[in-house]
Amino acid sequence: MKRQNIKELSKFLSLVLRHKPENIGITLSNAGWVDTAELIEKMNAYGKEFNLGTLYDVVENNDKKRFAFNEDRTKIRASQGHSVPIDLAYKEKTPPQILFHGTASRNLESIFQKGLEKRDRHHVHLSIDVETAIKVGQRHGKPKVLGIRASEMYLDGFKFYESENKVWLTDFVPVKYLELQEA
Ligand code: HQG
Repeated sequence: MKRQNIKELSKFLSLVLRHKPENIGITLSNAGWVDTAELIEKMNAYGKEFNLGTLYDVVENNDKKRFAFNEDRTKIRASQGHSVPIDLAYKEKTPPQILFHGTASRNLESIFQKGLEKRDRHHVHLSIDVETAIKVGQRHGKPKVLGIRASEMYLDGFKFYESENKVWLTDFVPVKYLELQEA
């Protein structure tokens, strides 16, 4: 399959495995899993032509490792980013001293008034480095990067989690832990 088609398929998989499983008539388990064979069948019935080989390609070569199989590959799920209510059972983890969040410049005023909110997602998403944060911010407009004093938050009792694909997650970041990174 061509790279472009793989990308398109990956986008569609994000949609059904994170946000709208009902679009193709699947239901996610509590932990977000769907049966691999059923996913392929329902996707094909919906008009998205692909097979198990293509799915392996999408999962393994995805730029952000967005999807993961269970051990015997009979089930698949998105590793983070859901808007449907599921429980991924993330393990709490001690964060690095500083984490980063990329956003659009137009959001800064509101963020420095209200703090970083999770919006439609389950968590606020934080990046391990500035480069990744810039890419995340670019999705929304002119990118700006915020540094988050994660160790300090952790010592103050805030919980942090790391997803399978190395995105750091927390529920909310109050303004006092935020700092604008100068470009
Ligand atoms: C902003 C991608 C105004 C926040 C990435 C962000 C990530 C506020 C937007 C993952 C705000 C939400 C998540 C406030 C937060 N006032 N704006 N108080 N609080 N915001 O897409 O973090 O490609 O839900 O700054 O790599 O951009 O999907 O979150 O701009 O890991 O795999 O509200 O999505 O991964 O936008 O991105 P999003 P995000 P995938």
